[in-house]
Parts: sequence; structure tokens; C-alpha cells
Amino acid sequence: MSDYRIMGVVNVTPDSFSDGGRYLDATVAIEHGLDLEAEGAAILDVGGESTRPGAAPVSEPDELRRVIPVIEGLIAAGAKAQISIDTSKSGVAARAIQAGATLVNDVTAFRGDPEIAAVVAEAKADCCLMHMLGDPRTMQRDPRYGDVVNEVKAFLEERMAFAIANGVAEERILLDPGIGFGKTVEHNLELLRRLGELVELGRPVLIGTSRKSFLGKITGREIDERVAATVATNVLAYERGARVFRVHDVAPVHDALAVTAATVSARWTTPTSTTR
Ligand code: PMM
Repeated sequence: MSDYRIMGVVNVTPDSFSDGGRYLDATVAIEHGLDLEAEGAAILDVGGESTRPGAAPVSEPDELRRVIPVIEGLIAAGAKAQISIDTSKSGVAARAIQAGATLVNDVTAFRGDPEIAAVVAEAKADCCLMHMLGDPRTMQRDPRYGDVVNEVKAFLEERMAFAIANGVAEERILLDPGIGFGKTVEHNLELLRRLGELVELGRPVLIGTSRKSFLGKITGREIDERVAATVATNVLAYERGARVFRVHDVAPVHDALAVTAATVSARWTTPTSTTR
């Protein structure tokens, strides 16, 4: 049993951050989710609203039309992975839970639509609370912090208290520093470097670096050429205590984390049939 989980990204948006439009068709999205599961994803994160910098909001009916058929299709196809709904709307979360989702991944950490806390609490679903400075339309306009790690930590602590006050059990909460959400390259790197300080909050830390623009700025690579950079950040994040990894490229991250976890936790025993 591994002590970490990979969350594969199933975006159903025409303009998502890195695989925009490709999985808009429900059938294609379902197939893609099943492929990610076969590659080692323990969670499938289904999202119908792009959160990329500058993205416009999506109406609730449009978001429902995008995500519900995909969640239903994944369940009907026998997906074993936990289904996560990437939304900040309580109505979408509620319908997604009815369809079979058991994790609500809210990039606004219950600020966008506070009713979502009650939906999560009542369903006894898991949730991910993420830090973001501003909103997707404005967040990359000159973000500033005193100490980025201290501010993100205080925010997550406050949001966790809000969730608990609204009936969400503490053991159902995941915390996420929100890499790329209102952060410069330096902010992202400092959060990764000092991730251990967020682990001190006592809940599993989820990290989402996959293909993000700070990796492009460092390597000079385009979005679909950032796999090696994505792998590097996830290996580093594991070593510093992150335990859920939200990625588009599940197979390479799966192998990299298997080796990292075996090395860090020294729990590997060689199967007798494969001694090479
Ligand atoms: N990043 C994106 C979308 N949802 N959710 C969490 N919890 N953490 C993230 O870092 C995160 C997220 C944006 O990336 P995409 O458009 O490539 O999916």
C-alpha cells in the first residue's frame, strides 16, 4: 500500500490550462479518465470550469452539462478510482456527488459559494481546500506577499476551521497551496521549497504543478513539453511531505513516485520473481 495518491486530471473545458478542448466530448473524456486510472491514478479530477489565468466564469447549467455525463460514464464503465469534482459551485458539487463523486476539489476553498461546505458535510465527502490570491481573472496581476508560505499557511488554517465549523470532519480535508494561483515563479518555488511548513497543519497536502507556466518560464518549454519538469517538482514535493499529486501525465509521475517513495520510506522488498 502506497502512502500517496496520484490524481489524474480530466478537464472537460474548451479552454483549460493545458489540454484545452481535447476532452470536451464526454465519451473521449471518459476514455481518457479510464486510461489515467490504468496508468495509476487513484483519483480522477473531473472539471468543467477552467481556472487558467484570465479565464471567464462558466454558468452552472453549462458546467453541469460538461461534468455530469463524464462522472456517470466513469462509474458506469466501472472506474475504481475516487471521483473528484473540480468546482466551486454548491449546485454542481451536489449533482456530482449524486452521480458518484466523493471528493470536492474547490479552488476557492469554500469562498466562492460558502454553501458548498454544507453539501460536503452532509454527503460526508472529502474536500480539497486550495489557496488562491484574487480570482482567476486577476490573480496573476502582480501578486505580492510578505512571506508567501506564512500567508498561505494562515489562509489554509482559517479555511480548514471554516469547513470544520460547517460540519466537515477534519479527516476529510486535503490542503493545497495552489501553485500558480496568484503566484510568481519565486512564490511557487518558495512554496515547494518550504512545503514541510504546510505539512505541519496535519492534513495531507495536495500539490498541482502539472505543466504549469512557472515550469515553462524556468525550462523555456511549451505546455506539452513539461513532463520532466512536472516529474521533478512532484518528486521533490513527495520528499517534502506532499501526499496527493494532481497531474495530467500519470504514467511518468507514477513511476517516479514509486521509486521516490521506496527510497524515502525504505519499505521496498524485492519480489522473488524479479531480481534484476
Ligand atoms: N490547478 C488547476 C485546476 N485545479 N485544483 C487543485 N486542487 N490544485 C491545483 O493546483 C489546480 C486545481 C489548473 O490546472 P489545469 O487547468 O491544467 O487543470
